[in-house]
Amino acid sequence: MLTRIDHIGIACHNLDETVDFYTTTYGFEVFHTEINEEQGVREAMLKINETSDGGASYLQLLEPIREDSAVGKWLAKNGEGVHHIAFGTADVDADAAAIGAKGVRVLYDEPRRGSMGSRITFLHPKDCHGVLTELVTSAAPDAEH
Ligand code: CMX
Ligand code: CO
Repeated sequence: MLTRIDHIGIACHNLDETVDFYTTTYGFEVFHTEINEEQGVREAMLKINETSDGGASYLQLLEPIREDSAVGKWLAKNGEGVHHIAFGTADVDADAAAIGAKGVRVLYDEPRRGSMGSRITFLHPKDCHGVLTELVTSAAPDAEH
């Protein structure tokens, strides 16, 4: 069951400048940063609020580390902006299987590694009314990092 908006993924050219905008303009704080080689991104997670399922909602700011990555290709075509949304679930495997059974293309056979040790998969935007949609199970939803 999908129980929260886990994050909104925002593609940017320069992570440091974009982090500076979100911290200075809104007062949000950087909760976590990492490089995800497999996804081809450098990213910052800004925690916005806790959620009733024991998790949290974040903004995920994404800078490509390779031009041929998903975010690199998308930025070249569209410029900066909202790249994807992510729903949180306690069981990404079960939810991906259930959604896939409804005819929506699930992009990975097995969930891959996402932010902070989470397990993630994606649904094809063409099957989701134009929205690239990610499903996330946190490593430890209520743990301090
Ligand atoms: N949102 C909405 N539509 C999108 C999209 C997005 N983010 N990315 C691509 N599309 C659309 C394109 O506009 C294009 O539509 P048209 O044919 O009408 O022009 C179509 O999908 C195909 O796009 P493409 O540019 O040819 O790109 P690819 O098919 O090579 O890749 C996708 C698209 C979704 C399969 C790829 O981006 C992907 O695998 N994404 C999942 C991984 C990812 O996004 N990782 C980065 C984030 C990591 C994280 O969140 O941790
Ligand atoms: Co994401």
